[in-house]
Amino acid sequence: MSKAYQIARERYAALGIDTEKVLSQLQDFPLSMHCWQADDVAGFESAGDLTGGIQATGNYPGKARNIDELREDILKAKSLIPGTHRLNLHEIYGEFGGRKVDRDEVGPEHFEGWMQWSREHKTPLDFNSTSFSHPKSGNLSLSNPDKSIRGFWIEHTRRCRDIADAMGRNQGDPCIMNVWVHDGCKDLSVNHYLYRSLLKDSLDRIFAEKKDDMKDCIEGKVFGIGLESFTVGSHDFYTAYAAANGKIPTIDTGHYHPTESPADKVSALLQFVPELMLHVSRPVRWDSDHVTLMDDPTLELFAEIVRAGALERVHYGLDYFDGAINRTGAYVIGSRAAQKCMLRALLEPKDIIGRYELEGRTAEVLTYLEEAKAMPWGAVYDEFCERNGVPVGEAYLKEISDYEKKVTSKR
Ligand code: RNT
Ligand code: ZN
Repeated sequence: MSKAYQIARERYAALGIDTEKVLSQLQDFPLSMHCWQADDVAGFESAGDLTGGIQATGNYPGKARNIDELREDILKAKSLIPGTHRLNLHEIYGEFGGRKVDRDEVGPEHFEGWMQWSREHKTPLDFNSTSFSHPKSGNLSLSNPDKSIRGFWIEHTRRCRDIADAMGRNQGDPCIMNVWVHDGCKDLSVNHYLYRSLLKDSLDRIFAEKKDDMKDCIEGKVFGIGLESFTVGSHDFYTAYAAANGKIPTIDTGHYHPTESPADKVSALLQFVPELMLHVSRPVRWDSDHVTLMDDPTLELFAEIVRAGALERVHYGLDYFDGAINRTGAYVIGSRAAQKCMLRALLEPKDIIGRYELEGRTAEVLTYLEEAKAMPWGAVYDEFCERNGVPVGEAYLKEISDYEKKVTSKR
């Protein structure tokens, strides 16, 4: 135990916080690492462009080109991130063995290898249907008035639930499956009610079959590139759908108006929905998906979860994809930043602050919140790294650059 940690432990104990308990909570705080940071959301299905209102910018060398490289990168990143984590896959990351498997033909058999990998590396899997980057994507998928196109995407998403369910069984822990569709309009449009009724009907059909080993999440957003004027799956739409149907809303921190607070949604939504899924990202002016950092919005988001006593009701996915920087580095920086935000939330003297607040003593509230910022939480995070046998502080950089020299730069 380092001297710095011992001092930190005493300082927190004086505020009634047991850092040993916090360290064990942090140990049980799995991040669902998004496989798509490794290859800028390309996947292994085809060499087609990324479409569907999202974009990965940058051309940093060394992205993963196949399943082996992707797994290698994920394991490297995992070795530099303390704690135990999950892996979040998109359907386009299946093992298709060089064959053309269309999205309405996919099944659990294409993820057998992943499930085996999951067991070997004790890394539970989460899953996502993929409605972008496909000739049938267009502007509308699950809300498309064309019966055959809508049917195609319903079939795809149903099959994805079968895959997620198989993953959940395989790992003895529910697989969290996210549905995000880009559906929207580039320009002025008047058929909004129609599109939303079609999306609702599609979801009803997709979710009709009860599954025991997976959970459904639904993710809305403000707009997509090329679909700026209207989004079928808006937040109001999915919030209402989730509340009415007991589904899990996904809060992607990049999917709100710039001054809207994702953190403020936690205590509101959790009154009506069973759980939440997060897509932690860093929007710079828009849904730019920059690498997560320990910034104010992320600190506030995790603090709100802890304050709500909702640690176990939230699934912690990451969702950024920056093609402009070392991608292994992006995983490590973003994951460790998310952990630091959670750690600081767990170390907040919320009982003391909460009591003062109820007594109307605002100066005390502000004092404790303000002083918490300068408490020695960094020593607690370093101790967490030590105990998990991963590099402390910026020491991980050397491993990332060695890996770049030996592995990714040769791709
Ligand atoms: C897009 C959504 C969605 C995707 C991933 C790849 O705006 O955030 O979650 O980023 O599914
Ligand atoms: Zn997202």
